[in-house]
Amino acid sequence: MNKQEKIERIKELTALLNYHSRKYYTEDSPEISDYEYDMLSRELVSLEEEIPEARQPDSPTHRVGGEVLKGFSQVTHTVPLESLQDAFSFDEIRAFDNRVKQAFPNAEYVVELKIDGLSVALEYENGLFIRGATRGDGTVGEDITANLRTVKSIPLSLPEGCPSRLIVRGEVYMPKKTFAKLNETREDNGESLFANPRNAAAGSLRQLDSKVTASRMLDIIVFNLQSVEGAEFSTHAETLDFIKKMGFPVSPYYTVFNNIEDVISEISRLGEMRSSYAFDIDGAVVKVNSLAMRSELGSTAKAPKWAVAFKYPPEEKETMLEDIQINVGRTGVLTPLAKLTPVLLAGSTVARATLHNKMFIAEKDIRIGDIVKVRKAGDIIPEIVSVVKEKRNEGTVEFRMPEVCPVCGSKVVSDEDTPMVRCINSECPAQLTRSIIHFVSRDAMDIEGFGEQNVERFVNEGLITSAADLYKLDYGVISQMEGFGAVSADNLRNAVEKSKNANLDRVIYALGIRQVGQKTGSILAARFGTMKSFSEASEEELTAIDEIGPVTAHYICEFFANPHNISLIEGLGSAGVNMTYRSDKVSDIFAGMTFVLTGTLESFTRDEASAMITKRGGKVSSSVSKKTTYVLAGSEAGSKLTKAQTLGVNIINEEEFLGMVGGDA
Ligand code: 3BD
Repeated sequence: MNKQEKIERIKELTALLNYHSRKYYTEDSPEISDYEYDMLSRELVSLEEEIPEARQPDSPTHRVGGEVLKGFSQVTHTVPLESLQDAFSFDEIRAFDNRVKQAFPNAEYVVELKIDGLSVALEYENGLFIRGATRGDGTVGEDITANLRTVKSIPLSLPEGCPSRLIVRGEVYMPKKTFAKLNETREDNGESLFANPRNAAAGSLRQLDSKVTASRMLDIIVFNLQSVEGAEFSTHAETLDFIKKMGFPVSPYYTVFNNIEDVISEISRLGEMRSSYAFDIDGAVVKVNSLAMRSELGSTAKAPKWAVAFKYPPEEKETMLEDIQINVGRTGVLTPLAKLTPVLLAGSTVARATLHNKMFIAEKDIRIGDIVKVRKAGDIIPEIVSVVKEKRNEGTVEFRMPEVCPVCGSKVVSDEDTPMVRCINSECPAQLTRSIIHFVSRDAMDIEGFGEQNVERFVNEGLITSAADLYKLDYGVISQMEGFGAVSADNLRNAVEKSKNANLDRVIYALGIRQVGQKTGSILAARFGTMKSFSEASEEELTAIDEIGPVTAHYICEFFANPHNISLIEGLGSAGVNMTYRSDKVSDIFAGMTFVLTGTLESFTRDEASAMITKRGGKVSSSVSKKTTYVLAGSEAGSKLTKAQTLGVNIINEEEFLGMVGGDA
């Protein structure tokens, strides 16, 4: 082939591949095998590599993505992307019909599925796809052309005789099967899961790297002709037929009716078939068919008066609750989980449902052996709606949460303020990983080189069974582990050694006692001075401290009542971890005073200023009140300064503050 012949072949292959792509992705009736398609594709790729300037604007090779954007630019929609009025009952549909029929007694309606995806606008100029945008606020959206090009069913060019300009509107979605596979892969890779196909589609369309979008296999259904030059239509059904002829996928089920009761039975019928569609739907849309009547009816501020969306309630099914399992989360909370006889629900098989906590179970009186109604409101984990009491068998008993942790066997405790039950054994394997991640974290013992993954690995391999084991690690073994070497083992040893010297406030915080954060940790360390005296404090002694409330006091005592935790502290102490408080107190000049910091400070940061205050016995608060002693205001101070002025609180600047702390700053 000479160059001219090659260029001709490129054009021919582009057209051929686009034709077969449409047959395959849009019309679902392929004429050639995947293999033949791949061969043609390869031929095009190599010819385009040879003569890049001959690559056609609608070449299917544009679909693989590759452009990486810094951000999306804005697009003003030439025709606004209107919203839809909702209806949640058939009576609302009848009311809609009454309003329409008042103006047009012989109006006809088209009923379509309402696909649960993301609304986009596609723009074509001289038959070429030139721009695609999100809905945004309906007036201004974001340019996502590169991402939309990767959606195989969006034609990159339109057939012969197409209008010179065309804008259509459609819903991009992720097919249910693609979604299920995507989440499976993500789970295998330890990535976070998408809650539903809609979120997955949204996440995929918002990628700055269109290669990622390309890998997500999105699809589209076009539902509206936004604007067209060089064609006239009189009904919506005609525009849909035209859209189909232009090569776009349109809703597979749309029918014209004139009687509202027929419309209603169509809505019911479409709803009953819900689980058989390849995509999630959230309703059905009823639209006046005549375009002339539509423009007469007009729009409100946001939505056209000629259309209404009927929203289906989430699908519900009955099944048997076979058992209640107890999961122990990483924070020690015991979560009851229903084991169900598997049922097909909203496109996937459901075999489990969360039961949240004991209150949820008690309120709904859920018992093992019950027939229950389950619902999956778009989420992965389905929910039990209610018990079908008429179908309850005799001999079922009320469910009770276990009294010991199913993982470690320690006695569980009930929260006072929530319906949760938790295992507070810090050595419970379910919580161990979590608590050690907290222990080594920056604000706690600050053991560098101990990332979450290392903690998980060490716990899983049995190298650590409590935080105290961190100080007994065998570095000879670690240096032999995959991914470690003598150097990183040594670095870890140094970081662990260094942490032994951490001040008591950090050690207390690192224990992970509920409600004991960094600030409370410092208060307790300063008040008790040693871990021993802190661990022996009574609830009364603790509540007597200004900043400690009865709930925190209770959690602290509960923590020390657990023998596991006592041995943890003994282990830490004998490993050489510091257990006494080194006061960094400078003086008492600010005792009893409360400071509020606001605005931009010049000679020190707000954190530094806070430290200067607390080291001198003062307190720092985030909001101004009558009790505030001083407001330290930097430049561009805002509402806090204004409030201080209204309340008559003393306002000082940096210089005055430095004068107060004296030369020791
Ligand atoms: C569908 C508006 C009109 C052209 C306005 C009547 C609200 C989402 O399958 N028709 C459909 C579908 C959506 C529609 C119209 N026909 N508007 C339609 C729709 N078959 N999903 N929508 N939309 C699309 C929306 N989206 C995001 C934020 C607010 N509203």
